[in-house]
Amino acid sequence: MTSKPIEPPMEVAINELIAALKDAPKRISIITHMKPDGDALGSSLGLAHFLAERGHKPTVIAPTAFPESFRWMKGADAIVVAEPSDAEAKAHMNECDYLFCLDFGKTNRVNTLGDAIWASPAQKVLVDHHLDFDTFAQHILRDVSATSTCELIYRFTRLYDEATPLSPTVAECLYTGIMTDTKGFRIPNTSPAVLRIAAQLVEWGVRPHVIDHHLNSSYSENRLRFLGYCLYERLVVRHDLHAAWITIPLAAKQQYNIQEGETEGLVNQALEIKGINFSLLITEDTDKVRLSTRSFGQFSANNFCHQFGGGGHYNAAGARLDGPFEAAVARIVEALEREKSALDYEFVS
Ligand SMILES: [Mn+2]
Repeated sequence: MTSKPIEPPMEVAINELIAALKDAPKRISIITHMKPDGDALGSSLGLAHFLAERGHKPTVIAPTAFPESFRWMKGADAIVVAEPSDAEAKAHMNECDYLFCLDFGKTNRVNTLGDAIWASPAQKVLVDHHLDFDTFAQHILRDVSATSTCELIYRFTRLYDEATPLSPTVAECLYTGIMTDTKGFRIPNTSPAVLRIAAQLVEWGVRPHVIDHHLNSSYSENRLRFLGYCLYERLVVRHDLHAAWITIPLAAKQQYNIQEGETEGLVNQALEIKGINFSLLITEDTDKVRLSTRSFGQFSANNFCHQFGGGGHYNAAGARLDGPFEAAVARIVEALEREKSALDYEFVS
């Protein structure tokens, strides 16, 4: 059995960064991970609004398209999406003073833009809460015990300008990422600190029921019917392994007209079954096979995904595998069978 790693927060040259930002307006690029989620978009847009309100010129870059269900976020329309062409994104990354990298630590998380991070002459800033990271940044704010990158951006804004409340726009963005990454304050990292941050954001203008409506009541009918199909036709439950998985062929996504990000959250569903400690979602993409995993308790989702070149958090991690789809699924299930004894435990608080 592996114990959870305890890694102290890492802060490198953040005061120097803030001093430089206060000194004069800067050209800033903010990049987040591919297939961006609520925390990736919330932290990037929240930081962009915060910096723009203070005279800087920020541009937000997404390595791949983001889900339409996040289009409501202020500033979403101005995001530079580096797909199908990454020329504009690379130009921004090369011509800025500071390149902020949010909600990822490894440069293989930004699709075609990894080399452009290393090559950019800009000062680089890493703000993240994942377990692994590459050493490309001069300025670092990392804390693997933080619930979300939005929580870290909140801390950054307080270091920058503690006396001024956040604007409702910034507060909404940060609240969105905190809500999505904590699954509504239900993950082990949920701390008194993050609950206080959420309360503070509400005091500054966030309306929780409005954000919830945007996040959870804005899907297509197709997506709900697709969910039914996945649970009825595609769910495999292996009580002997304390594991369950859903496999989604590309043809099924096309049949139900499923858009980017609409399978998000499906990975959590099988953990609702009593006795299941590990849940997997295996999705066929046009070029790759995407693995997403969640665990309860001591089994490390991060270690499981490492063997396929992926990673993430202790209890939530992912990887990208080469196809063909059926062969990738078989490799994943074989790996699961090897974890039979590691998965055999009762979740206790
Ligand atoms: Mn995150």
